[in-house]
Amino acid sequence: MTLPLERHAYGEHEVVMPPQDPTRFDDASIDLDTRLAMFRLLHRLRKFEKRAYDLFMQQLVKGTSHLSLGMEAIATGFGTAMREDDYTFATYRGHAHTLARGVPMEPVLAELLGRANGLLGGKGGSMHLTSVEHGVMGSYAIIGAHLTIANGAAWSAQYRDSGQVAVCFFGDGTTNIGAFHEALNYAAVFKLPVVFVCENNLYMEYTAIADITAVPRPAADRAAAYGLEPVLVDGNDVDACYLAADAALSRARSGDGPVLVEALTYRHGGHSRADPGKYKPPGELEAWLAYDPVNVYRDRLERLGTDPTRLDDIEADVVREVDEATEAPRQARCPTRPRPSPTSGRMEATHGATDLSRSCRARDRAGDGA
Ligand SMILES: Cc1ncc(C[n+]2csc(CCOP(=O)(O)OP(=O)(O)O)c2C)c(N)n1
Ligand SMILES: [Mg+2]
Repeated sequence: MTLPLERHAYGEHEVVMPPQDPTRFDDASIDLDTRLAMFRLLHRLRKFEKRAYDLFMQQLVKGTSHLSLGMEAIATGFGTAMREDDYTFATYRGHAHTLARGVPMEPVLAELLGRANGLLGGKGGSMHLTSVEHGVMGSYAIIGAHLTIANGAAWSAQYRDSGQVAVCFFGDGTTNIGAFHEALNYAAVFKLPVVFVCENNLYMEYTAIADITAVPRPAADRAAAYGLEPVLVDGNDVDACYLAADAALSRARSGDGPVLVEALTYRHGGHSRADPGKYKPPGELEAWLAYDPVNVYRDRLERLGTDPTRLDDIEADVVREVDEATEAPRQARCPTRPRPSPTSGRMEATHGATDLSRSCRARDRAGDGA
């Protein structure tokens, strides 16, 4: 399944966009229940990220954070197609991929706020979201490192003959780092059940990927070097992502080896919360906003005859869910600081620990969101 490129000139840059044909997947054989579930998930991811942004602005989020506003169709399609016991490996831009595996919003929001009821007890933060019970095997801040770790999980699944697949998400910039090439080669040689998903959002930090990459499709154009088919999908179309995920997962699960998928998309915001994205050429954001995954999907469902009030009800439900999920984290205390136990000498969080709640609240008041 490949997608032809369309090139658009924006100032000094040339930008690659999916061809604007939102009706392309109208006839895909995806049942309505699955599509409505994906519509809900898409909105959950979008509204969660917006809430995270609002909490940044209130200086309640500890540490930095990287949003995937505009990129949610990929996590929606892959998260829906994955089997419950499959593995996810994410980058620091991993809120959506974590939620898409069924991790509830509240502990994720609490983690962003650095609270004791967070997914990692408030000590990991936005960049390290992990939930082994949901198959989320970590969010990694070292570019490319997790591709080789995903190979390890896939190798374990192959050894145990468990039928599990490791799905590893990473960015376009990651394709220019050594670990990407090592991991692809290794997975291909050993036919590992791993799906590598490059979320090509056109930028690595503040640099346009096209300016520093030898080929126009950073992942797909390298697939042949590892004996793989190039797979380029429209990362703003939920159905395209779901179908690509389904095909890739089936191949990997059946023992035919890895798949490398490149999903073309765009991040609406800057690289991290500190980045206003001023390097983006004029008109580029507007062009992509006109092809926003949330609107593309709602329009499709309406074209296919879904009652708009049914879609409105789902959106209203999601708003309630996000509001409820924000309440407890706001009120929660910060983690305790571990101290050496007087008897064992080991660091213990509960015995003789210092409650950091007061300093945590003081930081909130002082607006120290780091
Ligand atoms: C090994 C390593 N080198 C450099 C960095 C600094 N760094 C952080 S994010 C980033 C850009 C990554 O871009 P991309 O892979 O496209 O992911 P995106 O942020 O667009 O999701 C870089 C170079 C890092 N985290 N790790
Ligand atoms: Mg990128």
